[in-house]
Amino acid sequence: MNPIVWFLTGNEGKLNEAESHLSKLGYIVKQLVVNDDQLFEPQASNLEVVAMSKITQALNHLPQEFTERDMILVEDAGLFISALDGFPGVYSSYVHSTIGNLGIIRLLNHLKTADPVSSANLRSARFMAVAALWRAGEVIIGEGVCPGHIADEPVDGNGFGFDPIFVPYDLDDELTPLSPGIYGSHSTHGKTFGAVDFSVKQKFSHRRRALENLFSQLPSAS
Ligand code: ITT
Repeated sequence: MNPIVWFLTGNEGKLNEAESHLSKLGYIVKQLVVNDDQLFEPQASNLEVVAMSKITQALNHLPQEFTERDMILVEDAGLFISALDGFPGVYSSYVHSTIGNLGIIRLLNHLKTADPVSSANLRSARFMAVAALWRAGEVIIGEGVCPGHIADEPVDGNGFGFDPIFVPYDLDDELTPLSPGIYGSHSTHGKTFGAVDFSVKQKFSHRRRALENLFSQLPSAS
């Protein structure tokens, strides 16, 4: 039987994205469900510290079916906006559930300058993800980044979280992100993650990149 990866997350969107990527590599992904009141997210200055804390907590909540071949996956992500010095970053969850996507857009609108070039730069942002995998007592880390900018207004339909306000920069043939304003062979044509199909987001996704980076450090599953 293929190895099972238990993903500690309460976020269905994250679970679906990890499942889509890892099933192609031959892993079975199952959600490790733990009640919210039994988990805490430390107020840390970087995503890796949060991810390592999630691993420690997951080890205290292993399911009965857990076998010694199984692995534990956690992942912490955030939206880092350049003009706000990386805010909301590690506070993304809290900011999303309080001021939300419209609140972010309003904040950026207050910073607007008369110069259209600087105005565009003010909207530059990146999603970052740190994934950590516990396997036979060892922890492996993978990181992924997706650069882009914040849209003028939310456009959703698909995805979750900040997807309705995030437009990724284009990618070249090797799926490497290009600089702002450069056209590449992969593009959302100015659409937000919320306005494109799941499979399109996967090409650009920080999460897919973090998992790719992490699992490239392991022998293949099948
Ligand atoms: P966990 O249970 O896995 O911790 P979470 O929703 O709290 O789920 P994170 O702490 O990793 O997830 O994410 C922080 C915030 O950033 C949260 O509000 C997410 O909705 C948002 N976010 C993370 N990845 C995203 C993505 O790919 N697209 C849109 N928003 C994202």
